[in-house]
Amino acid sequence: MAKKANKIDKDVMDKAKEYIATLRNPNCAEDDVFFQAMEEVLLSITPLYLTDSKYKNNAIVKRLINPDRIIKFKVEWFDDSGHVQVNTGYRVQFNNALGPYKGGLRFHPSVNEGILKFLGFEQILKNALTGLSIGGAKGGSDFDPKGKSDFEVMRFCSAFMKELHKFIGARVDIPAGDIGVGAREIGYLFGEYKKITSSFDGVLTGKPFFFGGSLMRPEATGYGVIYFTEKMLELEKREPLKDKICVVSGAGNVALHAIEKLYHLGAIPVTCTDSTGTVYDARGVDLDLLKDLKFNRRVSLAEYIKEHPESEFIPVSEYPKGGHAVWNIECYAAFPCATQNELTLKDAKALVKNGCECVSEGANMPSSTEAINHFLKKEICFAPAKAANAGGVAVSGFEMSQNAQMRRWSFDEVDARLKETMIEICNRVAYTANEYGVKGNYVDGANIAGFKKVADAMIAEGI
Ligand code: NDP
Ligand code: 2IT
Repeated sequence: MAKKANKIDKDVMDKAKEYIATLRNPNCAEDDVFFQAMEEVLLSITPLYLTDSKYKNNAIVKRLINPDRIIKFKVEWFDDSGHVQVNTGYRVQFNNALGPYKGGLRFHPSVNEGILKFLGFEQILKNALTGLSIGGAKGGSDFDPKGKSDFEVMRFCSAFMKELHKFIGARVDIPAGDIGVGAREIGYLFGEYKKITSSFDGVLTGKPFFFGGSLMRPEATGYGVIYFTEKMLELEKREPLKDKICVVSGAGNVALHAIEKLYHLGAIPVTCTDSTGTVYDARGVDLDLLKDLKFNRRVSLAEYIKEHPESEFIPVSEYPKGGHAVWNIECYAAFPCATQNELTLKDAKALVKNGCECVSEGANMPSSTEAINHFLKKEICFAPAKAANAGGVAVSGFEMSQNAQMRRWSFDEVDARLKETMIEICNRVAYTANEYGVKGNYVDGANIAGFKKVADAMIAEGI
């Protein structure tokens, strides 16, 4: 059993904070999100780091916060008018102590090295929590699939893979989806990889089912968040989600499947959001319509009220200053499932004031540091992203197993394994928090449990 970290003096902790602050790169604003993710983890693990000398002796912090490599490349492609377009592609291979590099690809105009470093860093510990043999990575491009034709997306994906294929492999690095990368993009990327290498490998996960994808991968992240939340509520002796009003942000893969599972459990999800605004439908959102708007027609949520004029659409321009409309709606539980830092301190205060008792993160790092601290101070049941949204990468791991065995598992089999994985993660995180004297703090529990696995592997594997 792991040794309990001793309580450390406040001035020692302050010194640690001072040291952590020196790790911020003041000349690079892009790195702010990376620092935000890193600072949270390093603060959580400080008591362990200072009481178990092996981590310091092996310089684990310095080694963990530096990616193994950052690959950056040019992507040239033709748009439909025959003009050449140029984007930047990246793959941050962060850490492979536990297994091959693994993590999604994000296509969004905001993508830069700092965002991918934060996502890759989070992915190391998230993947460790799944209990599978997978390391951490992330990649993507500043390419915006929005408004592009299928042919343009295809040409971009082919050009992107022409560079990326040199650095990935079924036992080396296995990318998957994230914002802007779904089954369509993975299909095109996989097709190009196969043409270049002639190899039908499980080199990407999230593939469509009929050529090697796992059943349930599209649903996995959203369903997993809700499985985790139900277990956390049970462990914390709070009421389950049945009949409870829930607010969800995002209207993509994660959000819509979280909404679907909330309905399965008898909860009432009343919102969703996209980059144009928030839909509020007090009777519960119309999931079939949302899937049609976002997965088939790929249009703005503003279209929702055309079919449901009794519902509300609040455009982004009308959001409260420094906050977001969705977090001002009364609810029992809130599920941020869109993007990083979409839930500010102002939003956190509004949620708590309106009686919200549970926040569970589907997106990666959607709550700001100040928002998280407010939730913890107010004893809100708070599930951090790296634990709550690990279901997506867990089912990606199952897809890798199925590809390696040339087998297909049934929907029910994958669902049962996903549920079991989320419950195990929740139990381990709660247990670790308790063991390290911070009962009920799932942020510290997840960071310590994930860190220990990775750090112990790094030490065992030597320099
Ligand atoms: P999608 O691309 O399917 O959906 C993203 C949604 O978030 C869209 O509704 C999009 O709006 C909205 N959104 C994205 N960026 C912004 C922004 N800057 N401002 C406002 N709205 C925004 O992505 P996913 O659902 O796959 O991913 C959502 C989150 O979940 C991300 O944080 C991702 O990293 C995380 N995640 C995803 C996993 C997966 O398996 N896919 C696994 C674990 C975490 P619009 O439609 O207008 O673009
Ligand atoms: O953030 C994430 O965990 C993902 N985007 C999924 C990664 C994966 O490899 O399935």
